[in-house]
Amino acid sequence: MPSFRFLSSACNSKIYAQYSAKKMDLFNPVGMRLESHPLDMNSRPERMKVNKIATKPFPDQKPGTSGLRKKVRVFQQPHYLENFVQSIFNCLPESERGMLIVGGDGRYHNRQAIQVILKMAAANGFRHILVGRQGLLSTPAMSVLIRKYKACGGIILSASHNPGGPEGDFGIKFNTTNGGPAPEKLTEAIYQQSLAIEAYHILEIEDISLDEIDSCTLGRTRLDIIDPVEDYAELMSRLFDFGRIKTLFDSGLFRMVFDAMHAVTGPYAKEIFEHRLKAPPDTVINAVPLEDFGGGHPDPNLQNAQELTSLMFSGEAPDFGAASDGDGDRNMVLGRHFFVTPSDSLAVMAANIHHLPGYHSGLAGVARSMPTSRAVDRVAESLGVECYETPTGWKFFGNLLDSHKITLCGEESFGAGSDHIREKDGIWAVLFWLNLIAVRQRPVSEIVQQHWRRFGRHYYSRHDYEEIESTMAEALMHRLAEQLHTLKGRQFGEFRISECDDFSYTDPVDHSISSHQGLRFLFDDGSRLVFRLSGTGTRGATLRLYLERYLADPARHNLDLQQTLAPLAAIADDIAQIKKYTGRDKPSVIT
Ligand code: VG1
Ligand code: CO
Repeated sequence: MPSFRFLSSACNSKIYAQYSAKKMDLFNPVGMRLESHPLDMNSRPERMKVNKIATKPFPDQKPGTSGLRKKVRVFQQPHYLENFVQSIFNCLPESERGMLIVGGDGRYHNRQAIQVILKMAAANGFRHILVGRQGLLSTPAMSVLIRKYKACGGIILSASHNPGGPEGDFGIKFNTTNGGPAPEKLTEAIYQQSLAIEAYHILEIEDISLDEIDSCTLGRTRLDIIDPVEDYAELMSRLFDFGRIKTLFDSGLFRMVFDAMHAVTGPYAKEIFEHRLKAPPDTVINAVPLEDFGGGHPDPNLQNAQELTSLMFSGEAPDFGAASDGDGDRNMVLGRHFFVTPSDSLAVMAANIHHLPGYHSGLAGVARSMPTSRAVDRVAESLGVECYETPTGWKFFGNLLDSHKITLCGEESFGAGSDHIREKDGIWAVLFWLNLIAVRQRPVSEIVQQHWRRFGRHYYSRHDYEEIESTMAEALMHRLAEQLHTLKGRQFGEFRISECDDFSYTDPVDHSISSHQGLRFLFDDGSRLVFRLSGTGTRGATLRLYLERYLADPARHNLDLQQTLAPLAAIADDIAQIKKYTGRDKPSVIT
């Protein structure tokens, strides 16, 4: 626990001096109104009391695949959020507490949590805080801001694609100076802090209004309320050929619908697609972020993005459809009557990236998470670049991106991104496709089918068994892991298991090892089965079964997806006894 020196913390560090000189006009062009601000320390010194609150550890604050996710009710317990936030701060030496950025996806409890975090950040001696107006920031926008303003970190309040509302989920993620999710070493250190915590520090002040762009001071901490969209939109306009994309919309022949699912991308999509790219005003649907996402499940897949999906498969279907998730890092891309699987999307991006002005030098390398289909591997092979296979979760791409080993990376779970930031990026992926369509002048379906003809098709699907009993899920995985050595070489009809293992990853940059990242079974014909347990759920356990089957012959590229994968699903049930252990006769979600 660092000693508490809020009032004596230095404000005149070099970084701060440089930064504040630069920021004054950026965020506060009209000049600060410190004298009149209710939070000005000079006018209301009595309001700036710092409290040290005694607390006791919670045993369950171990971050999962992407931050700490729990039911809202869990986060509403006294001290729960505070303990975790203080644990994060305790991992940052006081001398490094420069700028902190805070924002969230607007879900229920976002507003309350942000107030707590701002007051705690000031009490813990951060010199400068940026917060998105109305407490909003998408995950990719956070990454942009951290990198652009050289912040020491960012706190994102989101449970991503998990539902919101009082009965829904809440979450908190910490991103480091490179703009990416905290690596495992840091999340483990935060967890250890949370197990030993005895007190946290918080300023005793009234809540701060975040409705307008403004600046004030909280004691010695400067706080800027910023436009959550501007810096992000500006970066996008430099990466892609906005002029060319505009010609698509100008022609009046190309129609697009973007479903923001009542989550954080609404304001970003409105600004970028409708205002900057001049798409018609009804292009973005469900554009207003709501605390409960309109009662929906802000997960962009065929099942949850119902409104968009039915439109895209109807007689009225526009040429291009897309959606993003709660915090804006996922994307789903659809053509007219055509769904692009995320794994294929990544492969198409890799094969076409040189067409895009922002990426004209091509690919340094690519990476995919282990369960993601191997479609991108074939592209990498043909381009002669390295393809890295990482564990699930964006944090594993950070080192590869930072060391320029890869330009592009993605996950089967509707995530794609590039070296422009250190998060997956929903709107970026949509812009990538728009730019590609504008360059190639072909519909989405044709671009993908042409890709299959060249590289073969990886039929791919994920079957989730959600909210099953944790002990049973663990037992299934344990039993399967124990059988790995006897399963190798086994024949199941026309399929034979050629390799199987418990996936372990050694980071090529820092050599850290992450083991038990999923059980994988490779078959002679290039098919694959992967089993792992989710690290983002908040109730029971979720078993994810990933199925992949490779067919090179173009005559077999238009088969029914689930039927084509059915023999593999049967083998999966045979070797893992899924029905027996889960008590379910079918998956709860198929993507
Ligand atoms: C899931 C996905 C994973 C993704 C993670 C965070 O994790 O499978 O690919 O990185 O969510 O995405 P898990 O452990 O439940 O399988 V997000 O949009 O929630 O930041
Ligand atoms: Co997300």
